[in-house]
Amino acid sequence: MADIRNIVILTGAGISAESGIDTFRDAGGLWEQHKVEDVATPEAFERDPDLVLRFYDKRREAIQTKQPNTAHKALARLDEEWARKPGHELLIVTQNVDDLHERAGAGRVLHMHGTHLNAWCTACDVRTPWNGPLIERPPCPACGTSALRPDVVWFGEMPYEMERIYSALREADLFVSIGTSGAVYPAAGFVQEARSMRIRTLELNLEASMGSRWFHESRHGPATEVVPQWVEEILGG
Ligand code: BJW
Repeated sequence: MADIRNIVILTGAGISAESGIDTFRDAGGLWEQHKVEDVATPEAFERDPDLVLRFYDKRREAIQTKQPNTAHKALARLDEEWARKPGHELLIVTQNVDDLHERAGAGRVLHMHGTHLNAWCTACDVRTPWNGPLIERPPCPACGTSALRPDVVWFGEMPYEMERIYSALREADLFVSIGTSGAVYPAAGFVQEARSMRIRTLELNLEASMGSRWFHESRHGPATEVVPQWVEEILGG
């Protein structure tokens, strides 16, 4: 591992599963209680805003009671130690809308699917930190209009910061994917982008994901075990 300088880490719902946050596609996962098309599309929001706002209010409230686990903490440690090495770069790209990476202490985190802890005003386009419910249609603090929605990326919408992500990938020596099923694009395609640029790729997941065959190496197990082990290894090397 001594030749690794620039790392891009993609995380998904699996890294927060052991903190008690449901994944999307595992048994008992979120889409079982609510069909994805009922809640995670702009069309669903237009059709039944109360259902969508209630769904997100419930999750926003739950997330704030959860704590980072040893996998989040291991990545925060890696982020901190990597920052001390001259000429070394690291970026954590998370698909998760929780803030457990930040609460574990990670600094360089990018939320490509948005965050539960922002509200986005569709009238004035301002995003405001938000930890309460939206169901009662509170006014936007910036413009006063009752047009707030969760600041998350739904199917058919453009994920955030794609330029920054692809730019970090182009400079990377190692791409690591943690706790994601590889079912949702464009994140599911990062491994193929990385391979096409001859970047080393590693998957850490509970089980083989839909994209496993693309990775140079896959290690299977709970994130709270395989992530700290890998971090020890890379910092030790
Ligand atoms: C553990 C564990 C433990 C469990 N330890 N591991 C046809 C082909 C290709 C693409 C498309 C297509 N039709 C439409 C599309 C595009 C569409 C898409 O991908 N659809 C698919 C269904 C096919 N994508 C989009 O629309 C995206 N936008 C887009 O493409 O714009 C155009 C564009 C063009 C060019 C460049 C860039 C863009 C937007 C996608 C938005 C996704 N939004 C959601 C909801 C966010 C808000 C919310 O939270 O409600 O994001 S959907 C949901 O899925 C959420 C997640 O971030 C995302 C990924 O899920 P994740 O994290 O992988 O979770 P799971 O549950 O699937 O997997 C968990 C994994 O963890 C499993 O593997 C477990 O085994 C593992 N695990 N316990 C370790 N303890």
